[in-house]
Amino acid sequence: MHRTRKLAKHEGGHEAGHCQALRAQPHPHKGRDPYPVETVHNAAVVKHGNEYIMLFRSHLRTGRSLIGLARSPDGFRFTADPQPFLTPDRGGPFAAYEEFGVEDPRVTLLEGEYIITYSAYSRNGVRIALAKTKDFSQVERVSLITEADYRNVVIFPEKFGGLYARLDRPHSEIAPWSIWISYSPDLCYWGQSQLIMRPAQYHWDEMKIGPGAPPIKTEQGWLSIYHGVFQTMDGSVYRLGVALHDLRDPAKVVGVGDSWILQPEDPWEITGYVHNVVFTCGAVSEPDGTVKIYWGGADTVMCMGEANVSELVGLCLNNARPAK
Ligand code: BMA
Repeated sequence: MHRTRKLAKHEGGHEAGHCQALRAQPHPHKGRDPYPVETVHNAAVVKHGNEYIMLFRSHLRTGRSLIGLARSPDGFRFTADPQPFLTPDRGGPFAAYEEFGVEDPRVTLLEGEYIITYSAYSRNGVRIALAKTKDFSQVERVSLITEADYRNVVIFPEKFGGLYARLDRPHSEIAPWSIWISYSPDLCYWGQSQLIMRPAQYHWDEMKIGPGAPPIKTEQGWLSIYHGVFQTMDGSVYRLGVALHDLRDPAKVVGVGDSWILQPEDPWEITGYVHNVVFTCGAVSEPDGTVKIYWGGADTVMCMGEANVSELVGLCLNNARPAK
């Protein structure tokens, strides 16, 4: 039997690290399934007009992924559209690189358009593709913007010295998987790449790190919510942490919070498609100084929690570990 997961259901808040978590309790969808999927996870969320728009990843029974869209009036209760938003290209120029699925979207509002980056999986490895939309009714693929193997590309919502900027995470067999920055004049061609943040040895993020939500502008700098992975005898544990980048020069990491802000604690984060995972692709900063952080629990369900932006910035400034 196919099941669709409800996107979010309020189960009451509780303190979880530095997030006041309004966590999602997964429930089988009792109504008509929009389309059959195994998971609803690793979603980007943005505010568009009066709605919160969520682009979420779903595993199919084949283990391959597509991207769906859900809408919410309050950022908490979401309803999925009847059709997926982005499915692997068939027969077009992206087809050779998306045959195994499209994953983990991130969205940035840039010059009036929503820029979407997502992982494109194929027998050729994992690359990042860039697409755009004005209003989420249609989506246009623009370009593949990395070679294999990259994941976790987030684009800044502003230009720096006339160039677009992104954080990304190339894979390497030689070095620990770290966060890099790259620049582009046109969003298609990227360069001036440099490594700006490494995993810290014998630390909660020592195995690998990767950008999570697109950076949020604050008075003290760009707040980046990233994921860090620690390997144990029982497998990897994915947690979330925070880093602050210089406002004018985002290659300068001003501080990295020493401790995680969120770790797998609830049953739907500890057990699921992949155990012990909280993984973010999006956060929405609100006018009242809070931020809604969205994360996938155990690669299976979507959860949301709220934090104070100033508190997260404080962790980067007052309780920091070296960036490299
Ligand atoms: C990463 C990606 C994420 C996933 C995480 C935990 O490598 O595949 O999409 O959430 O692993 O399984």
